[in-house]
Amino acid sequence: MSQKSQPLRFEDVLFTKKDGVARIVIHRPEVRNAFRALTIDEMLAAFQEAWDDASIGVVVLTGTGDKAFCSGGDQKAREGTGYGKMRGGAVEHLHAMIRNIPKPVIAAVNGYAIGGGHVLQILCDLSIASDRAIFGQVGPRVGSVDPGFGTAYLARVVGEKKAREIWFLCRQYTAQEALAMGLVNKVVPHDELEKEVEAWCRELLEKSPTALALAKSSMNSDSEGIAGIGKLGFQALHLFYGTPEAEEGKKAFLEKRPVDFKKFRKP
Ligand code: S0N
Repeated sequence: MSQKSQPLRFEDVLFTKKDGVARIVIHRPEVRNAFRALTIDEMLAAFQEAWDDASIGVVVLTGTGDKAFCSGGDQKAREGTGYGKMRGGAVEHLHAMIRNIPKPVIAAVNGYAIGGGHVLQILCDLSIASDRAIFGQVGPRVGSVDPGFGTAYLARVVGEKKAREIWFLCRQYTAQEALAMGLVNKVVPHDELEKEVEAWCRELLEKSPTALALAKSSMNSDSEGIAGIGKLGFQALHLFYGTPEAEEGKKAFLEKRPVDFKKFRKP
């Protein structure tokens, strides 16, 4: 593979490699870069390619346009106990891929990072945000939850109280608020995001690749137990998706109406 930019065009993802950096761009701006089964498969393939190519030292994950990084699972594709054609465990595999690829992964958060999209940025090794980026979880509002890294690892990043606030209240946070709670490494003016990310990539590319890989593995090993908790939790989540309570969350979003969970409160 040469050092020149090589656009490997999937349908939902744009993938380029240039001067040691692989860029994986979620490309569904019409749905705020929400992911469906195909998106996850293509992201997995792109990360694998970045893993296998020894000339690549850093991976950048971002979204197309200036509105969103990623708004999580595509609610139009959510049906029954899952996301339509999504292969079992596909999202968990993507989470594992971001953690296990032995190269730093930088989230360039260019807009909304919401729900499962926010979990992706949590899992990236480093996050650089546009000053227009907005962060948040929506699970309890749309009948969903990330029972693995999105909850338990988030608590390690921002602390237990803040993680519970983020998940229980489903509020949205500005980039500056995200910086203050340690959710991102740096906030820059929107138009400078690309340049800043490029500078961080150059700095990383000067470092020993093996030392970086070992440092990443070492830090991951402390939180790896969360993967097992996640596996158990996702089995429960997929049963939950088949219930009227979870359906109400999805339907309310798609019908653009307030959600009504009152009838699901146990007396
Ligand atoms: C992102 C938000 C806040 C942006 O608001 P804004 O700018 O006002 O735009 P909208 O008008 O709301 O949206 C513009 C168009 O985009 C569509 N759209 C936006 N987000 C989605 C989405 N996630 N799915 C489908 N469509 C989306 C809108 O419908 C609109 O289209 P039109 O114009 O045609 O009406 C705001 O959009 C927002 O809140 N979005 C929804 C956020 C959300 O609910 N995300 C899903 C949360 N759940 C997950 O992510 C599940 C995670 C998951 O899949 C998973 C994770 C780990 C392990 C396993 C799983 C698993 O379940 O398998």
